[in-house]
Amino acid sequence: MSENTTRSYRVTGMTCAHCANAVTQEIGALPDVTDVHVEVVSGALTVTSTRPLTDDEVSTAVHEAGYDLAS
Ligand SMILES: [Cu+2]
Repeated sequence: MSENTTRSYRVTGMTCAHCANAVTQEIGALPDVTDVHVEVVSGALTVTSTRPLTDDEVSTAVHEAGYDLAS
């Protein structure tokens, strides 16, 4: 039985539920991601996956949604 990994990030530039949906879809499309939670106001992005994701995977997906990860 594999253990899930949960990590939190911060996304800049999101302003509404549409933004959150875009990020949720892109991150959710990454292999082995099982859960995504996005809060527009704080920019909090919480990702659960069955393996550790690389920072590159996460930042690329956030970019594809049209936003940036806070450094
Ligand atoms: Cu929006």
